[in-house]
Amino acid sequence: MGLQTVFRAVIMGAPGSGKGTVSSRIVQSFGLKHLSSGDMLRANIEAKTDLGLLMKSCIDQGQLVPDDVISRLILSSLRGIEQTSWLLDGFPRTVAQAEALDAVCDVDSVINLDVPFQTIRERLTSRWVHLPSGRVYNIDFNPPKKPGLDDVTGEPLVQRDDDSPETVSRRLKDYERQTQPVLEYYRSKGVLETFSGTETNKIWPHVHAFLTRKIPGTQQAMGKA
Ligand code: G5P
Ligand code: MG
Repeated sequence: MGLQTVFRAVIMGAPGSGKGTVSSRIVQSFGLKHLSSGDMLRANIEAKTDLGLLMKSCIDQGQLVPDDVISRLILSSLRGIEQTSWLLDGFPRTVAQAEALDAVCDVDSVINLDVPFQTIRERLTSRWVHLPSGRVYNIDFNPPKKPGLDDVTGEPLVQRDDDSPETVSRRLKDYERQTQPVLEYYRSKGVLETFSGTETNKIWPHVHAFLTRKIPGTQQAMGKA
């Protein structure tokens, strides 16, 4: 039937392009396991692990952490979930990372969110996050039910240290220099699918339709419903 087939996807896009927002919709609709490199790093910082302490200043300044550190973290989380369909968010971000991932498995689809930088700059200054869960809010776009508090736990929301305008500019520059080549890498493998726009609500139906075609079993399941 093909229903057991595992589906492996990567979501890419500049900082603030909506990877986290679209990922949570994908998880809800398709049940993929979401692995966010940024959420994992921030969890390590919160828990003050050795890795977290070592990487904090790097992340706060909007610089990428070293390839070997992040590749080890992500590849070790993928170990043991070989039979699970997943969605990687924030990794790979350099060609070296893409090659490290390729060495352990093939990626079926890469969803690329293409959002203008000006739109991104406006969004990130009004982003609030719940660090323990990675839930993301925006004062204009998806405000929390109670100002400053997470909808699910009621715990306080914070702004990320790397969301200041200067740091956002730096992250966007690094993205152009280090991450855009990864798009070429996947394009040449024939797995890249780009979705362009300025609003997540307009991009999402296209991502949903694309995944419905791609994920084994989805169409059959919908056809029967
Ligand atoms: P992260 O955590 O991977 P970024 O910089 O790639 O961080 P980020 O900032 O998390 O990406 P996103 O997930 O693409 O952005 O976007 P989002 O959070 O869903 O949406 C951004 C905001 O816009 C939110 O407030 C959301 O509500 C709002 N929004 C969404 N859609 C709309 C819309 O249609 N309209 C409006 N008005 N608002 C909207 O990485 C962080 C750091 O970790 C390290 C690096 O230091 C990195 O800088 N790191 C790595 N380093 C090396 N290699 C790796 N692989 C690394 N991964 C992480
Ligand atoms: Mg994110």
